[in-house]
Amino acid sequence: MLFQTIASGDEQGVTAMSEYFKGIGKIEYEGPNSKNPLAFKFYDPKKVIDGKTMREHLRFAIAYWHSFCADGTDMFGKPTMTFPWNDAADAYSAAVKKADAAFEFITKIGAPFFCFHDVDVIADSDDPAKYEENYHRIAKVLKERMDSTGVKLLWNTSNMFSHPRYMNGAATNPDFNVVARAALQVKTSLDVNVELGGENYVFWGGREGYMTLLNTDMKREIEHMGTFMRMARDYGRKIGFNGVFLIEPKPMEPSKHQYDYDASTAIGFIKANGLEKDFKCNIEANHATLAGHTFSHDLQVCADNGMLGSVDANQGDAQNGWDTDEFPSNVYETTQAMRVILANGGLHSGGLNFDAKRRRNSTDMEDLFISHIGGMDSFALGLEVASKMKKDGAIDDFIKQRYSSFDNGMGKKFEEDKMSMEDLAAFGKTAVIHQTSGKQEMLNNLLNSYLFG
Ligand code: XLS
Ligand code: CA
Ligand code: CA
Repeated sequence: MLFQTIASGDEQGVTAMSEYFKGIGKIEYEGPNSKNPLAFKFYDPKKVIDGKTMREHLRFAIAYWHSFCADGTDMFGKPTMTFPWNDAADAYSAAVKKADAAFEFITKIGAPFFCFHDVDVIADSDDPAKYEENYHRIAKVLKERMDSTGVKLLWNTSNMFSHPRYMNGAATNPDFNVVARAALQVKTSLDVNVELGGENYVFWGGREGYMTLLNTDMKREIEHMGTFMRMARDYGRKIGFNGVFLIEPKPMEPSKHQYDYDASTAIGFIKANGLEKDFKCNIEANHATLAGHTFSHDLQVCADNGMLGSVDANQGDAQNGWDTDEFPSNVYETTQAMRVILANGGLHSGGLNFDAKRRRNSTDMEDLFISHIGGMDSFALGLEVASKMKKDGAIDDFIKQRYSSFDNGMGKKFEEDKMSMEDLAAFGKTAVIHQTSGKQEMLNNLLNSYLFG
C-alpha cells in the first residue's frame, strides 16, 4: 500500500486503496548487463552528466490518458485491456481509484511529473456546473496524492476534440456558443492548474483546423484562435499561473488541415498574436514526422527561436503516415533530440512526457512498466551519447567551420546587416568559389562511433 491517508476518498466512502500493480516494486537501475525486464539498463536517475543528474536533465512525465485511460480500443476493435480501477460504483469513485493506480505507477517507475486532460482525471459532464464541480473535486484528490508522493504536474490541458460539440472545432468553431463552451474548459483547467502548481499549460488543437474551404473562413477562424489564446493568457496571469503556455503542433489527424501545422507555423502564430512572452511549443516526435520533418528538426526550430517549451516523447512508424504514439526506442532519434536539448541549456520548465501507448496486444499489466522503462532508457542513452558528442566537439566544430566565411571581412559585414545589394553583388563579381563537401557520410559515421564506439 502506497498511501495511508486518502481523506477526500474516505470522505466520499471510497475505501482505502489496494495495490494495483501487485508484485512490481520500485523500478531500479541495474545497468546494461541486467536481464531483468523490470529494471533500468541505462537510466540511472542519480548519475551526473554535465553537472546535472539524469533525473534533472530528462524530467520524465507520465501521460494519464495513454497509461490509465486508453484500453486498446481502435477503429477496428474493442478494448483489449481491463483495468481494475474502472470497477467502481460511480464516476467519482472510479476517478479516485484511477488516481490511486496512477500515483502508484508514477511512484514505482520513478517519474517526477505527470500530465493530464480534464476528462482523463474525471468523467466529462454535459452539465457545465457539474463539469466544474467534478473537476475541482478530483483536483483535491490529485493534490493530496501529489503532496504525499512529491510527484509534480508538468502540464494539464483541456480535451476539446472528443465531445461531438467540438466536431467543427473549439476556439475556431464557426458557432460562437461552442467557442464559449470551450472557454469554460480552458478556464477551469487553468484554475485546477494553479491549484496543483502546474509548470505549463498545453493547447493541442486537433479540431482547430478544417476539412474543406467550401465551408470555412480560415482567416476568421485563425483570428478567433488568437483572441481565445490571448484571453487564456490574460486569465492565467490574473489568477497566478506563472508557468508557460504551450502550443503543440500537429499537421493533421483528426482534422485534414490543422492550424498549428508544425513548429514553424505555431511560432509564426505566436508572434503574430503578441504571445511570445508567454507561449512556447510542446514538440511531439510523431507530430513532427507526420509534418514531413524529423523530430530533431522541429526541436531545432524551437530552440533557434527561444521557443522550446516541452516535449511529447514518442515515435511514429516509418512505414505509415499515422500518429501511432509508440514508445521511443530509436536511439538515433533520441540522441539527436538530446543534442538539441543540451545545446538549448536543457528543457527548463518543460519535460519529456511519454505521450506514448503500449501496443493494444501488449496486455499484461507489467507491459505498462516495460514500455516506460524502454522509453526512459532510450532517452538516457540519447543523453549519454549527446553529451559525449558535445564534449568531443567534432560535430559542432565542423558546423562552425562550415560557416567560417561569415566570421570576418565582407561575410561578417553581411551578417551584421551592413551591406547593400550593390556591395554584395560587386563582391560576387570577384568572389572565388571553391567546392566544399558537406561530408554527410563522414558525419553519419562519426555519429555511429559516438553511439557504438
Ligand atoms: C494528440 C495529442 C494530444 C495532446 C494533448 O495527438 O498528442 O494527446 O498531447 O491533447
Ligand atoms: Ca501529444
Ligand atoms: Ca500523438
